[in-house]
Amino acid sequence: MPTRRRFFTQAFISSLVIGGGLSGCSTDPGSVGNKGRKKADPADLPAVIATWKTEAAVTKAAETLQQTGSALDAVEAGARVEEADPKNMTVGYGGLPDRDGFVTLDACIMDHQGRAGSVTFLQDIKHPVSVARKVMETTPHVILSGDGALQFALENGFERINLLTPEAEAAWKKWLETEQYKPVVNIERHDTIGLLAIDKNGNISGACTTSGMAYKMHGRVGDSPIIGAGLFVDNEVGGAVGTGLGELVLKTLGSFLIVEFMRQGKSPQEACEAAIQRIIDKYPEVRKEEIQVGFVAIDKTGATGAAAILPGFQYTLHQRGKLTTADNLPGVMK
Ligand code: SD4
Repeated sequence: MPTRRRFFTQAFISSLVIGGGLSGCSTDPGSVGNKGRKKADPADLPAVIATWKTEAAVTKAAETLQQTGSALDAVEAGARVEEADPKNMTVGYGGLPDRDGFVTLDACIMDHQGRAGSVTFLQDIKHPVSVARKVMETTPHVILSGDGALQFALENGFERINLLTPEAEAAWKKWLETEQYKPVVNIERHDTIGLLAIDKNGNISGACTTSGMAYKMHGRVGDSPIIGAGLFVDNEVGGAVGTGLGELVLKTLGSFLIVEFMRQGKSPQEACEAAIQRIIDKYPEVRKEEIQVGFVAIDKTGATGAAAILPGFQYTLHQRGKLTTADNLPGVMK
């Protein structure tokens, strides 16, 4: 039960968001905030786009969007599909552990009202995205971390489970033989999932969930749960999500940057490419090492874009009633 004090704080913050005349609350798909952009074609809405070949998740999100009309419900439902799938070794249950053998999860969620919630370094909970949503909806905070996030999850009825599957444990033990830390590019083409959904009225939500880089240092937190880095939504403009080496996304605030590029008039495609180019320009070492970062974005009209440093990035899109996966994108780095 929320304490009285907690309730007041939450109510105060909610009133700031809802009553504060946030221009991002527009529900008219024609009222696009970005300069000179096309008017929305109603047929492009609703839509769901996600990183990688994540058809089951995107299908679930699209179905949820159809059933509930809520982009927020849609991105949460889609993220939960990957979190529950032990075959996806970069997300949730079955995720590869850190170097000490602990599966630690990062996730966040953001909605069309500009609300955001996040959990970092969370252990033993299968659906961090749902805990992040609870943080967003029931606390005055944005991020809960580690033991505090776990305590909050348990208090809110989330079940404690062992996330380390025999397959992930075996892979970790094999890694221990050499202990070489090298982020893998385009890992199995089925990786951290970031989803963006836009409802039929043009309201956008996003979610991102991951177990982070395999064999990371214990306590490491990546970009995925950080609002502005792994995910950003501004309902006036659009949304973006990232995947890949989180340190580079954190240092360039990639998702925020993409949304700001779209606000300045770039298309989602141009904005994603510009954010990738920013990484390449600022961190030229990516030219020598096989480091991957990818982004997908959607704008207020339902137009989408995607770009990555290296070839091989993929995204999955549900739009106009059709599910498509864009395979083997070319990569921005020449
Ligand atoms: C991280 N960005 O923790 C995540 C990992 C990832 O595809 O996206 N892998 O750095």
